[in-house]
Amino acid sequence: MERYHNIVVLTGAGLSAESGLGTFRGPGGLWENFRIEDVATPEGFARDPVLVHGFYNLRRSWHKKARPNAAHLALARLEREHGNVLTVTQNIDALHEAAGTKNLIPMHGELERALCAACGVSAPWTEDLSIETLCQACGAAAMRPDVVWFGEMPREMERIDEALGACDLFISIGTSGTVYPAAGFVMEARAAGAHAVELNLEPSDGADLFLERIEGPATEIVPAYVERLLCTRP
Ligand code: BV8
Ligand code: ZN
Repeated sequence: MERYHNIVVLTGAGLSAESGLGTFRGPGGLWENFRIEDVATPEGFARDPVLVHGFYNLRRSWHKKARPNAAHLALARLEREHGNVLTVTQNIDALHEAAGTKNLIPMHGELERALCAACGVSAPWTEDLSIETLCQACGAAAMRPDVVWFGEMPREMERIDEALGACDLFISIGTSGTVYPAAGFVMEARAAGAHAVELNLEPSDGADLFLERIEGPATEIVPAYVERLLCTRP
């Protein structure tokens, strides 16, 4: 196996599926029971904040019971032992941090943080949010989940683009490749000459853009792939 020097990992809901957190698409996916327009857009929140708070309070309650799985732990090991890995996650759960990953960008925000729409202050938040919740910084009743909704700008895009332009290995794990700009990262990495591999339960929408594909459940294929990468570390 090649020896890689700069690795970027992109993860999606499939990485946390075996920790018991639902994915969005596919059998039983979240979007089967909720419409994206109603619960994951600023317009939906403006229209019915009670419904949206209910959707994220429900996910926060599921999240309390979730623990990192072998795939999260393998990625933390890769970062620790390889030394030059950036993990970009589309997930809003805190399972990468709980597994020990440090060099991490939660590009779609974090379920366990709340943002004040009035003053912009973000605070750690693990309880229910409601339209009555007051901001601890400015006192306004304008709290929302600190997540990136459709139509909103993902976090730290400059840092992500810079890392993609400098990587020689891009690993995409557990994502359907349907949401942009994350779904386009593989092309940015390949334009920089990187090898691109997809680890997923089944081929994603962007599968043809990858030079290598490994199929299976993340808790099996991710530890095995990390082992292969590390046993040829430079
Ligand atoms: C933006 C947070 C612009 C909230 C989420 C073209 C270019 C640019 C934008 C667009 C475009 N076309 C359309 C857009 C707009 C939109 C978009 O992409 N829409 C899609 C639907 C077409 N994009 C946006 O709005 C983004 N913002 O573009 O801003 C801009 C520019 C300037 C100024 C302002 C704005 C923002 C998108 C972020 C939305 N927020 N989440 C929340 O979580 O509630 S998106 C949400 O779905 C997730 O965060 C995740 O990112 C996304 C995709 O989900 P996946 O992670 O891929 O999960 P999914 O269920 O789909 O797939 C799971 C996969 O795992 C499957 O493949 C399955 O096979 C696999 N799997 C399952 N089990 C396992 C497994 N694999 C391994 N092991 C297993 N056990
Ligand atoms: Zn405030």
